[in-house]
Order: sequence, then structure tokens, then C-alpha cells
Amino acid sequence: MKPTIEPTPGATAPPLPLPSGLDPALAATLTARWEAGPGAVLAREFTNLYGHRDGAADAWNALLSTAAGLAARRDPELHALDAERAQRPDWFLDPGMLGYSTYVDRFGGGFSGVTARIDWLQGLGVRYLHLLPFLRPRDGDNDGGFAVSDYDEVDPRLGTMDDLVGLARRLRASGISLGADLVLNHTADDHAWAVAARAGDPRYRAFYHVYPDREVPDRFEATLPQIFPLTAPGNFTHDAALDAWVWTTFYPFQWDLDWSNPDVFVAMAATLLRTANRGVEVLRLDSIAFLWKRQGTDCMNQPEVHAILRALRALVDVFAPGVLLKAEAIVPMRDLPPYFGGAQGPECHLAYHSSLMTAAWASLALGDTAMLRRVLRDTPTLGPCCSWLTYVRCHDDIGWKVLAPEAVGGDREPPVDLGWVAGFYAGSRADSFADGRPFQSADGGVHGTSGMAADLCGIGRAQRAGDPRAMAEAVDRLLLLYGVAMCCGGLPTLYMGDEIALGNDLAFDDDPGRRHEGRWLHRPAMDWERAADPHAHAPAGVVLARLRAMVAVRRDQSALHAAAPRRVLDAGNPSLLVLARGDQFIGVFNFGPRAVRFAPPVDSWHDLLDASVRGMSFVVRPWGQCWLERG
Ligand code: OTU
Repeated sequence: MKPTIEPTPGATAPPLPLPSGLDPALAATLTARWEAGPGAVLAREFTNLYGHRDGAADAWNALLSTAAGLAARRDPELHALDAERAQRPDWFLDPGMLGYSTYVDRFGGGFSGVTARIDWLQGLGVRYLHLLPFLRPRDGDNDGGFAVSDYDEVDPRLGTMDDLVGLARRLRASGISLGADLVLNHTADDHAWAVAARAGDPRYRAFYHVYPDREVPDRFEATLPQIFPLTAPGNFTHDAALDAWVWTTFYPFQWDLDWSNPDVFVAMAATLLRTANRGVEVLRLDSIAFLWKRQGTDCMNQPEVHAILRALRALVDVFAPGVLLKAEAIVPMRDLPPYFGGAQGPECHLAYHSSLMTAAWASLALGDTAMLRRVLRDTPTLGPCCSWLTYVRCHDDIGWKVLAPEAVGGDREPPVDLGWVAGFYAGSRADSFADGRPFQSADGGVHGTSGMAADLCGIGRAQRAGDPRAMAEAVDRLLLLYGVAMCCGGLPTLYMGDEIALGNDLAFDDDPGRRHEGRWLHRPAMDWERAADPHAHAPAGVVLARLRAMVAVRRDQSALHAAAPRRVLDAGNPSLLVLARGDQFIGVFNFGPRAVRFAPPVDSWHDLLDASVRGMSFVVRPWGQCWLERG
């Protein structure tokens, strides 16, 4: 079927209806923003998506009156932030930016515990904190909080909504922007909308994709991927109360919302703005690729997903413009640039560069950077005020499938056997340094790998072997990956615990509520004892000190600004990645087990990570890196 979204030529913004009694200054500000472009985009996209649907006009009115009402109730401090960010819209591209991602309970027990650890984050140089889902989840299994029962209540085990708002404010005062997940592809099956649907309310039944029998599901299923093939096979779940099949891309208790329904758009758009009003400055748009379904496709990255994103961005740009949208689209790189938007309007400010992350791990296993060089060469230059989110690990598995297009090889690159790479990290091979586990891989198929970065880099094995040299190499590997994330242009984001080389959490194996879900392997509780005295817990002290040094160097390097030009240089050795940022900075990363000599093109250079090294040629030790500055 042909995509249905075409831009409406020459569309202009309809007038912005504002409630009477709105503060005149705010009304003027909103109107000016609306007329600067977002109003026309929102009207066009909403009309294209929903104009033909019953109730579209009511939905439009409800959308704008809700949004204006929320703008009127937005905290003055946040209005001030909106104005400030308008002056410097590329603030998050700064090389002083550093992200940190963690679960609230694993890091601080609850919101107040996180507040008490702000100094730790500041000590690392963190400026953006992504707290994994903290809203009220469904009872029982809830996919690590990604099955939300109520978007307006927090998980009571973590504190109260006031605690969250207070935490956001404290973070802001400390120079840290709070990020949170907006789980907009699905709700939990005990969300009020799902409960109403089960009770037979037709309005809410229409919030989900519900089918009386297997006919339509089977047709879709023929071309759909499997996200959790072992623990949640299939994309539809039979629900007894609905007496029907409901679309469940992820777990059976996560019901996909039907975004072709304008009421769903309005409900989730309002959820977005309410979340922003609580002080959340960055919204991680979870599983964004899956929002729109089209028969005969994999139901990912459909054109309507981009129309929805343009509409959401337009709303944010009018009603909460200090807020950033971050795309969590774990898709091959060729499908990623559209998530930043284009000629039809802007979409997200940030997107996870999962191909880069995954290619770095693949290159580490292979001792050959061809895959990584190719991904970097093909990574497009982004428009202004857009940036990649670069990372090493996160709360999910490393999903190898995003690399499928690169793995077939190219003119310059040989094919890569991702099955071999996944096997390398699976923890059972003698020729490997890694202690990971396969995630959702049936019969040796390629899917994902679980594990903390430290253990995937070999720190666990080196510790067990009591081998100082192996330990030093494992530490170098961990820092090598973070070095790439910090140098290649983006917002580098640490995963909790990596800064002290925290290893896998095997305890989940004994927990009947979690043992079926391998991703818990890399969701340990922060080890505050180790953090308090890292040198007593080798190699935590070295990792922490070197990581901090890298962050400090990066902060002052304008060459490492996210928008500074990037070029992969020919290194003459397959284990090296050589990355020029402008003409004053070259990052040299050795992914192989042998030392390599590298001579920069011309001139004399010095290594910013090792003040003693200066000259025209450099020896990069196994898994070592040099950050060379000209002069
Ligand atoms: C996201 O992830 C979250 O990050 C996961 O933690 C959730 O389980 C999932 O959504 C459902 O809410 O497809 O494009 O390990 O990479 O499930 C995003 C697999 C996703 C994840 C995948 C994922």
C-alpha cells in the first residue's frame, strides 16, 4: 500500500484559539511561536493524519484547549527555561554535555535517594540525567517499568509526584537536565484506558488495535518482526475480557495504542505536555518506530510516524519549547536520519545512534574496525540543533540486528558474521574475554547480548584469573568504547555503574519475578561502597579517574562539539579507527590486541590524554587510544 502522507502545499496556520483570561504576555508569546511555523505544521499534519476521521474537529479543539491550559499552568521557572533555550537552541551540542542513564531504584532507592546523589553526578560532569521509567507500572511483571498504568502517578515505591518535581528542580539548579521516558507506543493492560476497553467502552476499545479473530492479525504477522521471540512470541494476544485479539508488539501486557485514532493523539500529546510541566526537560520517545501499522510491512518507520513526530514537535515548540525530544528508534542507520525531520518540518532533537554503539562492540570482538569505520562514514551530517546520543551500554541488550545492512559487506568491507560476534560475547568461548549472555536468541540465532560493559570487556574474567595484564587490557577496552562515544560527535551518555566498572548482576537468576528476562543481568544496583572508595575495589579507581579525565579534556575541546566536522581517516591498519574532528583534533582508537604506530598527516601533535606524549608519530597500545591535538 502506498504511504498516504503528502505535504499540503501552502498550508498556513489557522488562528491559535486561546482561553479567555490567559495572561496577555503568555498569550502573545504562544501566538508568536505558533505563527513562526509550528502552527502551520501542526494543522497540516493533524489534518493529513486525522482529517478524514469522525470527531477530528472535536479532537483538534480538545488538543489546543488542553495545550493552552497546560501552558497557563506551566511553572514560571520552566517558562524562563523555555525563553533561555530559545536564545541558545543548540545548548545540548556543547562538548561539556554528558548524559547518565539509570533506574531510580537501582541508583538511589527512590527520588529522594537520587537527590542525595546529585553530587556524584556532578562529580562526573553529568549535565543530563535519564531516569528509566518511574511512573506507576502495572502490578507484577512490567518490563522494567515500560508497562505504564498511569502517566500521572509515579511508582509509589519511589516516592511521590511532589518528590519527582522537587528532584527535577534540584537537578536543574545543579545544571542537570532531567530526562524521562514517554512510553507512547503502548500502555499497560491495567491502564484505565485498557480497563475501560475490557469493560466494553467503545471509546477506549478504539484506543487499541483489537480484532475479533485471527484473520487480520495473521495477515500482519506474515511480515512483522519479533522483539522478544522467546519470552513473548507473536505480536497479538488473546484477551478473554475483550473476547478478541489485541496488538502487543512487546509483552502481552503491553497493549499497542492505535495512533490512527485522533483521540489517542490528543491523549498522548496532553500526557507529553503534562510530563514537561513536571520539569522533565528531555523526553525519550520509547519505541517510536512502531507507532503506525501498515499491512505488508514490518510496521516500523512508517511515514505516518514522522507525521506524528512533526506534530508533537510543533506542539512542544509552541507550548514547552525548552523541551528536547529524543528518538528511541533502534533501527538500521539508514532509517534513522528521518527521525530528525526534514523539509516538512523538524522532528526529534536527539536520536540514539545504536548502529554506532553496536558496531563498536562488533569491532571490539573482531579486532577490526571496518564495520565501525563504515558506520561512521555513512553517518550523515545533521542539521542545526540536532545531535546523536552516543553510548556504550544501556538498560537493553545490544541488539545485533541493526547492523544487518552493514554485515553483508560492501566494496571496501568484507561481510561480518554477526552470529560469530554474538557468540563472542555469549560468555562461553575460550577465545573470548567477554562474560555476557545471549538475549532472546533461539537455537543460536542472532538477536541480542546482555551484560554490563565491564564484563563484556573482560574485567570479570581478568579478576577471576587474577591476571593484572588482562585486567589492564580489559580496562583499556572499556575506556576505548567510551572514548569513541565521547569523540565521534554527539551527547555521550554513561550507563549507571560503568564509571566504577560494575559487573553483571547474577542475583536475578534466583528471582522468580525476573529470571525469565535476561536484561536484568545488566541492571544491577549501584555499588555505593565501591563508589565511596574506588581504589579499594580495583579496577574501579582507575576506571573512574580515567573516565573523569576524559570528560574534563572533552569539556574544553571545541573540536568535540557535536556539530564540529567529522572525518574518518585512512589508518593503514585495520585495527585502528582514526577520526579527525576539524583539523586540530584526531582521535586514534586501537581495537586490536597489538600495539600500532600511527603518524598523523602533518605537523606535530600532542596526546591530550597523556601530557607526556608529543611528536609526529605515536604508539597506540593494544586497545589504547590517543586524543591528539595539533601543536
Ligand atoms: C524499548 O526498547 C525499551 O528500551 C525497552 O526496555 C522496552 O522493553 C521496550 O521498548 C518496550 O517498551 O524496540 O525501539 O531489548 O531494544 O524492545 C525500541 C529490546 C525497542 C529493545 C527494544 C526496544
